[in-house]
Amino acid sequence: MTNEKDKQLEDFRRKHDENSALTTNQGLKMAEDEFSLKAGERGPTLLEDFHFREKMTHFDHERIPERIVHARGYGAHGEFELYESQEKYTKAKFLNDTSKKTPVFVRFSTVQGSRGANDTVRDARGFAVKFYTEEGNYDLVGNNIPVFFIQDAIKFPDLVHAVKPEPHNEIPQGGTAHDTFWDFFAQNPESTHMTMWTMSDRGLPKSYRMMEGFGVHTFRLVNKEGKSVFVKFHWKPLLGTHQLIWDEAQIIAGKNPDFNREDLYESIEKGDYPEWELGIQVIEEKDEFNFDFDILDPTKLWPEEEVPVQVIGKMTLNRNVDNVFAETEQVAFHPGHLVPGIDFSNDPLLQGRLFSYTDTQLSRLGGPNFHQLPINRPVCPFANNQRDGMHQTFVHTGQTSYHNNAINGNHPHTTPVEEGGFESYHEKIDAHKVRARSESFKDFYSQAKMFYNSLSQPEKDHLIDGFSFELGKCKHDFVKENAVNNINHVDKELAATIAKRIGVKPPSEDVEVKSDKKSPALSMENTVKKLDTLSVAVLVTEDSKEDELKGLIKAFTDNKVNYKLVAKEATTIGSLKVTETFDTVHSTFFDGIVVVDAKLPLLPPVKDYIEAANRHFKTIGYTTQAKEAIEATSVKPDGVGIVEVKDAKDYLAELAIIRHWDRKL
Ligand code: HDE
Repeated sequence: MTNEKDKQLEDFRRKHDENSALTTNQGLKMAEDEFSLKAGERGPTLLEDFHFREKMTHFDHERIPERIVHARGYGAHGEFELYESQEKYTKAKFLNDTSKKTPVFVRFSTVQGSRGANDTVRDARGFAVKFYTEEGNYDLVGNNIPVFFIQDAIKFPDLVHAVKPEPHNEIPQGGTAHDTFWDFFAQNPESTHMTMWTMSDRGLPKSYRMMEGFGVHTFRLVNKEGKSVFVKFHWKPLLGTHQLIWDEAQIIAGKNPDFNREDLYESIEKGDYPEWELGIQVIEEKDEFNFDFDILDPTKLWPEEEVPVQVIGKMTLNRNVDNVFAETEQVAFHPGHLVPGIDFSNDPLLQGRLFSYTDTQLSRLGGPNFHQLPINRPVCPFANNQRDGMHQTFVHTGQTSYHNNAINGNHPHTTPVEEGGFESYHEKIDAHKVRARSESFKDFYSQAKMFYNSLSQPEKDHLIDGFSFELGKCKHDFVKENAVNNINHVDKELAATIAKRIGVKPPSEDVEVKSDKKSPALSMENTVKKLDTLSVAVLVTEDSKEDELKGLIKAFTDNKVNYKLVAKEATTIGSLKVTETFDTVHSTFFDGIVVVDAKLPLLPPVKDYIEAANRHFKTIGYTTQAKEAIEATSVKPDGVGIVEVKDAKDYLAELAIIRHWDRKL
């Protein structure tokens, strides 16, 4: 429906924006915008002041309802390029033609908190991608965790009511450290596997750029011959998957609540474009029942060691939005936005999502025409007989708005499958109508155990910290006990450790899943580690040596390491400008620190800087003259990952390890 008139209207609006005269919404140039119309300089405002009324009315209606879940999000534009044609699996054109770049828009989000919540809360993260393909918009609306809390969509309102701030006091904001969530967890054991993930480091991504994405559900790919395979989608960040430590996340929440969004925005502004490879796991229809889990169950993942991830393309985010409301807030994702060659499986969670997403936009975006908003419009032509409605911005012309018609040559017409028309996969269904859980969905603990078995010792310790913090905050002992009893099915020792930390009796039942199955791909310890875009705080005073600093800075920039000079006061060192102070940034924002000056006054914030970097297992460097400054803290100058910087190379080699878990504190 993008017709000539529509274009003219857009041109007109663009010109209008460029015209700097301030007008009313009717185009009237105003001579005054500072003062309302009053009866005398000290008198009452007059009702006839149409300009005041229009301005205020518009302002009064500036807000739209936030998303029920995933309210706090941040987005960016980019493109997707395909490495190799996937014709054998799918006829989707954007997965067939390697010469084309497909524009994308991505929105990352937290789930529980409201729009104004913190970035670094413990939570799953949304990872929603809209591909603007020549065959229509395809949305891959996923998370950074490969499994979900529940198996059937009908339980989603219950889950979300339990997760969200409690209705009687609206506490807590941003996380799940409260009774109703843990009551839900204990009463709905299918949620165990995903909860293990959210309590682990996966619930605290260091950066959206360093976060995996998963389509979660099993989908279908369908090729030109109509043959279908089952598929799971993965996004693998080229910088690897990295986490915050819980203590760090909590400090950052206070010192920079916009930590993740700022990181994404600034990386793109700088030209450090975030990249992810798209991977697919494929299971042939004939193998549907050859696994020890049901492939339709969204609480189960497909271990990569059993079903390898085939990397098929790359997504690069290279443009920030012009306006967050118009783009990031108004974007409307929907797992039902498909292109020919991709289809659904019967995963009962996915099936329910297919209803919910359009429905929720009706109240969020105010009516059925939200697809006309610039961020939601397909880049290919689109036309049908849907008409009118709230916020209709197209001027549909002509006499007909029905199918079939002869008056308008049956325009718009359907397209045969051979010419790119969509048809649903011809799956044979022969069943009774039932409200029931499939027997094959009833194993709630084996994969939770596999996840636990796959973690490194530091990751296991962090998981215990996560559980202990959240359960420890519950008010009811029976809620804590029930939750620990549920964990006991996964691992007896884990349950006993948590029980001790939160002061409830350890479970006595012997119900633990007996399995030592592991999937190494699940441990973030085995992720990519590289220097690119890591960041270092260089602690200086105005007496620091410019040449020495310049040498260090060159080594950092040559290796794509970001740095900030940090001092007590914003100052200059020769030609170098110190942009940050101990008031504005903290060591939790960086991957490492270097102390270059002996004279660095060991005031409490400076000492805390160094000691926090130490307890967060970060690389600490010190110049020979600054050794004393280190010795005046609790940091051991010869500790693991603590280096005397004689040559910047030594420091960078340690920095590339990212966290020195072997450090003795
Ligand atoms: Fe969503 N989900 N969801 N979800 N979801 C929404 O849609 C829903 C689920 C996910 O950045 C809502 O536009 C149901 C799984 C993301 O705009 C809503 C069920 C996964 C986003 C909704 C699920 C997701 C949403 C709220 C259970 C990972 C943010 C506002 C059947 C695969 C997208 C909106 C963005 C948003 C419903 C489960 C991911 C209410 C009913 C599983 C990333 O429609």
